[in-house]
Amino acid sequence: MIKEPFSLKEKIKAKIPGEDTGILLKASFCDICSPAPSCGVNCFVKDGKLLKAEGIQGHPAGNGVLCTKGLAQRQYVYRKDRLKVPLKRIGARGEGRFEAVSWDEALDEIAERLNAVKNEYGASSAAFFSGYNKWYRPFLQRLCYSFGSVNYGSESSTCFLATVMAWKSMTGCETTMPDRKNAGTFLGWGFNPYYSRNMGPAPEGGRKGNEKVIIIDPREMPAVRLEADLFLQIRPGTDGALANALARELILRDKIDHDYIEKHVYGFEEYRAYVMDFTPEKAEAITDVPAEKIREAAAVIGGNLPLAISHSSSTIVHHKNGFQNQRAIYALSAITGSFDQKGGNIPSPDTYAHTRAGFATNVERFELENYPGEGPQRVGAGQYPLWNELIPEMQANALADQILSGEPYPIRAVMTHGMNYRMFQADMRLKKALEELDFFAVADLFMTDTAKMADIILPCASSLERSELKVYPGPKAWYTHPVIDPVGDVRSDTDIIIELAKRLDIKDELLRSGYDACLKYIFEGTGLDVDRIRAAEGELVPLEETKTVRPGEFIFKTPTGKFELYSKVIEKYDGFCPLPQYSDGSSEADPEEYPLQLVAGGRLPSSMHSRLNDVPWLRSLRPQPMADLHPEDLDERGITAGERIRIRTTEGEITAAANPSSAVKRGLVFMTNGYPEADVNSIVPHGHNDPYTGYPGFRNVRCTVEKL
Ligand SMILES: Nc1nc2c(c(=O)[nH]1)N[C@H]1C(S)=C(S)[C@@H](COP(=O)(O)OP(=O)(O)OC[C@H]3O[C@@H](n4cnc5c(=O)[nH]c(N)nc54)[C@H](O)[C@@H]3O)O[C@H]1N2
Ligand SMILES: Nc1nc2c(c(=O)[nH]1)N[C@H]1C(S)=C(S)[C@@H](COP(=O)(O)OP(=O)(O)OC[C@H]3O[C@@H](n4cnc5c(=O)[nH]c(N)nc54)[C@H](O)[C@@H]3O)O[C@H]1N2
Ligand SMILES: [Mo]
Repeated sequence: MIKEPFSLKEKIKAKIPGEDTGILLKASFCDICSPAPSCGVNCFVKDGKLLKAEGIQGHPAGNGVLCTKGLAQRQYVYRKDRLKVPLKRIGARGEGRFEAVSWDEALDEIAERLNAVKNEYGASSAAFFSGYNKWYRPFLQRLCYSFGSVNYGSESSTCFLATVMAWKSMTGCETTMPDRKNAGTFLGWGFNPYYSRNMGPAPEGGRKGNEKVIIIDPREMPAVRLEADLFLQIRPGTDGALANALARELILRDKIDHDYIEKHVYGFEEYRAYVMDFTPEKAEAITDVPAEKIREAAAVIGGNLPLAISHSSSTIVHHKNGFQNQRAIYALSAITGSFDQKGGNIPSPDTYAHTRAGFATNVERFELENYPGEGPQRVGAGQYPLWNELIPEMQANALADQILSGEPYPIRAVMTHGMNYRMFQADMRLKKALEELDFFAVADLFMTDTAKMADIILPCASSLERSELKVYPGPKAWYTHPVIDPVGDVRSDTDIIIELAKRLDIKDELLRSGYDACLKYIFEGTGLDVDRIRAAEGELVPLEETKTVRPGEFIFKTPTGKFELYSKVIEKYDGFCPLPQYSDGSSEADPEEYPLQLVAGGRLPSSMHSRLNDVPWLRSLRPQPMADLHPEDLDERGITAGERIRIRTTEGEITAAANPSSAVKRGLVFMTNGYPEADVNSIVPHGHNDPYTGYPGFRNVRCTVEKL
């Protein structure tokens, strides 16, 4: 029975906004999986405190639906270890003893210590690093270069930048969007948007038109059941062999686009000769995908063009052979004439802060124009020269080694926004390196294990406590304002960077003149008027005058001005193959002793690297670290569901609970990264990296599993 009217107490309990309840509804966005999608969030706020979060209907991101993570917004923002004031270390490094200091003291100290390193060793001996968050990155990168250091780097040293390298080496573009709606075939290659891009009804998932859907994944994930016409269950890290075999079939069936190849493709004959070796039977032996399924897939693609290929930002490239595998996949876009065509993969520029809203800005100029041209090379340049040529960042996978060895020159200070030393491979190498520094400063929302290593800690504002200009496809722009009272004396990352610019020994009037001035510089000439967007008071503004990219307009930025199946850029390097060559990417270990393949890093809907482990609602969905294996692999070892197991590699061992999952292909061990108590990265061997990109081979490590 419904009783009316409700009492005020009942209405407050039900969190009903209104004058009587004092509950306000304010619009902001969720930054938990920054930078994209940045779903719109309706915040229910009383007395400056967030009561709950819901999606915003009609918002370009999420359209009224939030995922598990976004719905836990309140617990994220009020996580019990939120940093509330600037802190200065008083104990030994890593001991975790700090005293509160004022913002002026903290910022002055950082500036003084960074300037001291610059004077003694040179500016590049101070490195600037950003963890997974991307919204403030153009500012941090600019600060680093204006300071005179070449060593700006980020978590993207293991994330999407290797896919950027693959596209750049072939076309000169950074990335593309698959035009699913107009595609004949959609290849969901390592495709799990229901977990990893899960804003309600995963916008990248679900049929968009009448396209045929082929999913290529080692696990039978929701996309297979919900979307697939054909599912190819592949052994992780063998994708290049499959792509080359598909290419061979398409060529033999004459399902390639001769006109397009003639006009836009370079190196087709060499490529053709190379892929002819990849018979379906040979590919079956490498990939475990049955030869007849490879033929069937080729028939589906050939009969249903154009071809749109999905993007995982990291799955394919988290392998020792990942770069070449990724390129082998992209090659299919060229030979079918689908690249930059309706229904294919459309090049998409970075609009701003790694968000793609369909138009280009001056963001790259803003980031790079003060790059110190002369002097030392970036960290990782010697070891990973192709990365160094294609990506204007240090390769942060080499940072720990350079700090520890001092070669080719010392790195003595690191300033970081949101670093998690566990994101890299091999037994806490970065942690050990951080211990050696003269100075280490961390800006973060939480008192993390990495923050505990710092000399100065700066408390950052969450997206609900600060302002930010955001861009969305449409295109639309949004300037948000704080919607809750800050948890303490916290500041936004960009304000911190701008304050540091004022205190450091640098000449950068633009950066010193503030957030809005920098935004105006970045968006100048695009039709986005920063003042107008800010004045819109939290409303999204359509950018009618902004010119967006269209299929067919892309100009290849390669040495030959074409899609290079044979890369003139790669050709210059000894030992690198200009064609999408397939090689084995397993880690070095005796396959008899280590018969299983560890795939370190598959995403969970309820977790996001390290940041959600301590959010109670989310943690409750998977309370303990678990490794997913096929039930028969567990049976063979006498292990039942939930039992403790030891996962061992040549690098070390961790323990976790066994989670039987028939979705997982036999022979594999899937385990999410980010748990301090079961840090799977600690057993990914040092040196098991892709020579082209520097990426760790996270997803192909030989291992063994035993019952504890
Ligand atoms: N919930 C949640 N979402 C996230 C994140 C998170 O931590 N949690 N992280 C974000 C980040 S930083 C990133 S980079 C993206 C990554 O996003 P995704 O790449 O989508 O995430 P994954 O789950 O790692 O991989 C996607 C699929 O690839 C399959 N796969 C694994 N290895 C291989 C392989 O070698 N070949 C093929 N063909 N398939 C393979 C997996 O089984 C999985 O189904 O996710 C983002 N979204
Ligand atoms: N084995 C294995 N390892 C992997 C991967 C894998 O698939 N397998 N994936 C790799 C990939 S693709 C990625 S992207 C990385 C993940 O990259 P990580 O950088 O490890 O990601 P997080 O731990 O989520 O975030 C880092 C820190 O940022 C802080 N933070 C959150 N919001 C803000 C903010 O607004 N400002 C500031 N200053 N700090 C903030 C968080 O509290 C956290 O301490 O891990 C990589 N490592
Ligand atoms: Mo990532």
